[in-house]
Amino acid sequence: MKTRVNELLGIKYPIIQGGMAWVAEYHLAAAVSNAGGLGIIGAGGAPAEFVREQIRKAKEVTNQPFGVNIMLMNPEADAIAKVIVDEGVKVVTTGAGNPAKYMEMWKAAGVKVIPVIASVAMAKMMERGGADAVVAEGMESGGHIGSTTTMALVPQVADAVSIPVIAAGGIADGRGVAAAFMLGAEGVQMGTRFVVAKESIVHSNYKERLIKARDIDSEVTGMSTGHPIRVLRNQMSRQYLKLEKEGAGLEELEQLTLGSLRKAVMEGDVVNGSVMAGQIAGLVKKEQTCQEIIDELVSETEELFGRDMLGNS
Ligand code: TUI
Repeated sequence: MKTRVNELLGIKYPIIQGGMAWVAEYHLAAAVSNAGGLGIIGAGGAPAEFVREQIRKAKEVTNQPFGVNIMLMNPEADAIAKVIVDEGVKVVTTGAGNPAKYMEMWKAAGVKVIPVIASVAMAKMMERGGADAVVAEGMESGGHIGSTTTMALVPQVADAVSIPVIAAGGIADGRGVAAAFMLGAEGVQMGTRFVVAKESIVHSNYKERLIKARDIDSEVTGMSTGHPIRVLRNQMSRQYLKLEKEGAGLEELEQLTLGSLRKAVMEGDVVNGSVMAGQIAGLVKKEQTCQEIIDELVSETEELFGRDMLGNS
């Protein structure tokens, strides 16, 4: 499993943990980095100083490279962009917007920049702007999504850019990793599988709900507002969809979602909270350490490739 992504990021395996709001704090990020992947601290909606503390804490528990994800709708995005430079973070990923205005500052500081994109046009724009790689995220992902599937998006992005493409959305085992490579990706980013990692601090109710999820338990709210969010169906998603149907304002709906992610992750309110997870949740069956998850992914993927490449299937 050696690709340009390993080299770019200085990591053993081209497996990246998604920078999930509230979920991806320093314990999880450091555990993934220590296991040979790239852990990412998700800034989500947090203030810049909170992100700075998270970075400092991560450095105390890992000497491996790790990254920070900036959710660009965060009102403190400008300040977080600077914190990343100040604290000497090696890799930044961005989500839910266009990071063009920070690119020059990050490149000058030697930060590797990997925007998460959901379209070919955005991938090309990011490459022109100096991105080192892109994460092509399909609509199977949890949380804020685009409208194209991983299966369709990844090969189109891989053909359109020459920087490495990292696939995300719907990947949770070695079959998914191998499939992503077949589509032209040189790495994968996974969120859902890491939500239930032993090192993940999410409430046990959230983990249990995810482990219990079936293939058909996934739902997208906010389709009509231009901010589609994938969650596991519950009272909250039903209420949201009802309000949406009745024509509630964007602000009212956004507030409902943002506040309720925290409620689910921190307080374990999986009834009224927003349980963000990808469509692959049904495949995620147990809590494991990050090391176990990564070792299993690597051995499954290598077995698939070995068998396929030798023609022994
Ligand atoms: O960002 C994500 N996933 C997220 S962010 C998030 S936190 C949140 N919580 C409540 C409400 C809103 C957000 C939860 N999940 N994934 C990366 C991603 N980025 N997916 C899609 C995009 C994207 C969309 C539009 C990237 C660029 C883009 O460009 C639009 C433009 O032209 O600015």
